[in-house]
Amino acid sequence: HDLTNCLPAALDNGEFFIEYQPLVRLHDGTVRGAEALVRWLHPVHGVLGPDQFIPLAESTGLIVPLGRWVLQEAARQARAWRAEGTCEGPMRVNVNLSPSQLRHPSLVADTVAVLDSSGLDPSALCLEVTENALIGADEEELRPLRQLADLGVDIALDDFGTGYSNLSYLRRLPVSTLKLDRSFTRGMQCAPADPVDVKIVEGIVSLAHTLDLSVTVEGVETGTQAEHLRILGCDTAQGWYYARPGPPERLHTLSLVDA
Ligand code: G
Ligand code: G
Ligand code: MN
Ligand code: NA
Repeated sequence: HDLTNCLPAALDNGEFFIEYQPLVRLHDGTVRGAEALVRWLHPVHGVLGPDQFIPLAESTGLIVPLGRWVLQEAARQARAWRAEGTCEGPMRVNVNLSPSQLRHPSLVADTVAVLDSSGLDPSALCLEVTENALIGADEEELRPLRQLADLGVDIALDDFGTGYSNLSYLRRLPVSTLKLDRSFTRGMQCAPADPVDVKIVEGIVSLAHTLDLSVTVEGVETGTQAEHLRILGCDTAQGWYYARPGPPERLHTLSLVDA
């Protein structure tokens, strides 16, 4: 594959960049943080999204140095937002971890090094791991995440509700946030909302809050969805209704979003 061949040089050439999509607190519409989403400005093909190169990076092992770069850059950015007082509360940043980063022996050391060098408070960092990456993980495999959680890093379960996990396993995971997959948000489009989806979201929110987990909803595209999800008790929302992923400067103007 032509993209696979130029992937390693792309990192050295500085062809990757990060867009940020805000995370908004549903009850008052304030910006609480942003998810870092990596892009590749390819000299021939233009801007490529993660779906076009993350699987390649994963299968070639480049995901580890690339992921380290994303983490470093996102932490530096979050530290800068904090110094500038970009949003009302303490600004946080979410970074996605792929399965091979999760299994890599230097994950904890790399993360600690990034927090040290950026001066970012551990509680300002949220690492997103997919539900499927953790299914079947034993205590040994979960230890790195538990160590990071013990340091104060927030761990979020991404795409929650799409896997086939036993819900009781949630108690064993060192996670503090569930990111509800956007398939659930779709049922909130109409007024009244889809009654089955309402029941499912209600159940998940109730379970999450019982376990002291916060709930973030993805893919919020309309005010109707935001309102339904707020009433259902979801804590945080992300989606095109608030903002598409964009350059870091955009976060400055977003505190004015009227949710
Ligand atoms: O950016 P976009 O909205 O197209 O994101 C598509 C997918 O790519 C998401 O599932 C997201 O989790 C993943 N993704 C985005 N940035 C990163 C990254 O830095 N590392 C990893 N592992 N996945 C990412
Ligand atoms: O990590 P994760 O798979 O959740 O990455 C988020 C993905 O969802 C990115 O590809 C991002 O561009 C996309 N996305 C973000 N907001 C919306 C939205 O409101 N609607 C839809 N359809 N996709 C979204
Ligand atoms: Mn994510
Ligand atoms: Na997701």
